[in-house]
Amino acid sequence: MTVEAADRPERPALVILAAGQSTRFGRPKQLERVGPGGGSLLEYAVYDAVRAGFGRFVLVVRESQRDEFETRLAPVRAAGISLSFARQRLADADLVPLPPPGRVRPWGTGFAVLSAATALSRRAPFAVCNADDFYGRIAYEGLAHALAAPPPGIRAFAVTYSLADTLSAFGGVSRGLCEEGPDGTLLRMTEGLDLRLDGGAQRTGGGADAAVVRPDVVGCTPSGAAIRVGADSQACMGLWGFFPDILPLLEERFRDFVAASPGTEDEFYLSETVSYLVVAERTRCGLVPAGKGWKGVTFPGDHEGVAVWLRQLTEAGAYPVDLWTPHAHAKPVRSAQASLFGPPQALPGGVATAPGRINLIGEHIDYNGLPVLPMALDRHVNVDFEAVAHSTVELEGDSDHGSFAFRLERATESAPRGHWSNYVRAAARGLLDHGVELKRGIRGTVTGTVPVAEGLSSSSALVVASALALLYANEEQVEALELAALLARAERYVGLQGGGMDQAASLCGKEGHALRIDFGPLRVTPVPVPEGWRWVVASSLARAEKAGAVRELYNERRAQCAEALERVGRTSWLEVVEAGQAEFETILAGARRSLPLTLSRRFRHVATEGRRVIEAERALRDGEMASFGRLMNESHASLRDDFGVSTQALDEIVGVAREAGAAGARLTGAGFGGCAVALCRADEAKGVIEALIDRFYAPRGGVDRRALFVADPSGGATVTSEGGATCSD
Ligand code: NG1
Repeated sequence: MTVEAADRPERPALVILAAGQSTRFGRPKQLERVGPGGGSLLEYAVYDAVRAGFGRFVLVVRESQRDEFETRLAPVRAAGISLSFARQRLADADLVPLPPPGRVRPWGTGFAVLSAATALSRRAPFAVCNADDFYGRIAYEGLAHALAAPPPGIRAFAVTYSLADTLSAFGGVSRGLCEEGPDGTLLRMTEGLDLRLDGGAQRTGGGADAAVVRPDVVGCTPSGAAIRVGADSQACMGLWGFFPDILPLLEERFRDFVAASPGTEDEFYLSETVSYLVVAERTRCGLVPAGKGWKGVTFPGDHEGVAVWLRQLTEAGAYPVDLWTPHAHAKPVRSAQASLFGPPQALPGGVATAPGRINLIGEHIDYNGLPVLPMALDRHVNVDFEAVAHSTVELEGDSDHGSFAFRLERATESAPRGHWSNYVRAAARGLLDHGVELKRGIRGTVTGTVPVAEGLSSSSALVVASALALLYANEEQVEALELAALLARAERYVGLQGGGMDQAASLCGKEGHALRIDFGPLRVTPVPVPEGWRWVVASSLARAEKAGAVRELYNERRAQCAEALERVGRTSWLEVVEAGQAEFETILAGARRSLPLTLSRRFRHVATEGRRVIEAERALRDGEMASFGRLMNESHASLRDDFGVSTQALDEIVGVAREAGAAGARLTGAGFGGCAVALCRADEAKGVIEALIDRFYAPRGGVDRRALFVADPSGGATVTSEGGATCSD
């Protein structure tokens, strides 16, 4: 058998704290058989950690229980996994030669880690977890990832969960309550004891529409001070990552703790110690959010819930029934999702692929119900997934994005603003709100080539790909236009009151074609792009983050458009745009007279842009690309002068492209940064690109293929099943 988890110092170790007294549980709970095959939670920790790349395991136990652990865990060792034991004693020759009189209680988690120190490599990082908690695969993967590439100065990591998801219905619990600093690292952690929901307040409802009341959580600190925090606070459940240089600091703190003559019940908590070191600026601790996958057994009554959860995960193929049979640990490090978990599964899986888009013309008018003319890009977001039989969505992104997990029935809960999981949650929520039954979740990875926050709709591509993966996993179907419309509504849950162009373009893209998209009802009409013309996409090198300030600017413009229309006494932009020339001019003149300056400019942009789209479609169909280019130029000027969404860099790119021979150029997407698009004859594209490199990018340090490229009008989103069949939705 070839388990790679043999002793390799460079791999992180996992220290499992199993010496607790289990006072509330009534019997030694660390070896409690919880999984369907009789596995204890600590065995699940080893199983998950091996797959995340951990190479050695050190179990901290009480002397009296060592034999019991040795016997029970023999199959783990027999599977070739490096497992050693460290004993936690009350007296330690070096640290505390004689326990103070009356001391029976173990010294606490900080001391337990010191007990394992001699078994740890001085070179490799290590993690620490509690034996009686189930942290979930994502937690170990996130931690291994963080330990492999820590940001500068970070010497510790705390894995965090939402506090509400860690409480017990059977009594008060202890949790490390995390406060996050502005840089995203730990500001301080408070050990909260006897934490429970504030009496009376309850969760209400159920399913997708559940109204969830999030009451406070109350408890106390070890010194007896009252605690009241929001149920959404981040809690550390005792899963940590460290570099070995934390050990001398821990030791120093422990000596201080003993020297201060602690009471017989006082404990040297790891959480308090790390918090002290962080506050004293002696170390910095990163936070690794791990979704909602934590489960623990604090009280006997918790047992059943964890057992059910493990049974579901096992049925879904996440774990074999018997963790240590040979097929169960064939691959210690993450590999293709499908092959990780033993025998092939009957549940569907595949790759959902959704393109980004560039908008050729028709900006900030989709949400006004006016037609637009984008095309799908040859750059995609891919969700490589397998269905799971329970309702959890577990996805892993690249190193910048990290992993997350959520339960489908709770898709309505958002992650913090700006977190990428919100787009996947939006897709799930949109489908659930539409009445689609999503009994199965998905597990997988997300990759992509659509530049993020560049006005190329990476967000909608993620929404669309996630929705297709969920539909496919549940063997459900929604017709493409209906799906595009519901996903446009769903994406607004994230906070940007956007239109419906992007989801429709991503779903209905057609190779070689631009797409005229009409709203109310949604219709998509492909329009062929004439041979011999190219679309050059150029980034302004400034991200237009829709989760940041851009969101307010965008929503403000949407509101201004609605106000302007109402104030000129109209109910539909379409009616304005479709008016005959003379009437149109009368409407514009009336708006100029009656509206305040800003509103009259917004009005003029929407009205004229709407007409430009109609003309541009005609020009495209007739192959009159010079006219198309002129309309693009006018569109840019209008977005710059009347709509106020251009930037100096975008203006500069547009200017350089035109001077270098482009037939037309304009910003694309919402603006405020992001990209511009230039229309060029095929033989002039090279010259335009070179001019942009020389005059715009070179002075700013150069450019790569993500920021400057020729885009081909491409096909729409698809799901490719594992077997290779493609089902276009
Ligand atoms: P970008 O900039 O690609 O995020 C946004 C909106 C579109 C449209 C354009 C401006 C979303 C998802 N996208 O696109 O609907 O209004 O701005 O034309 O809201």
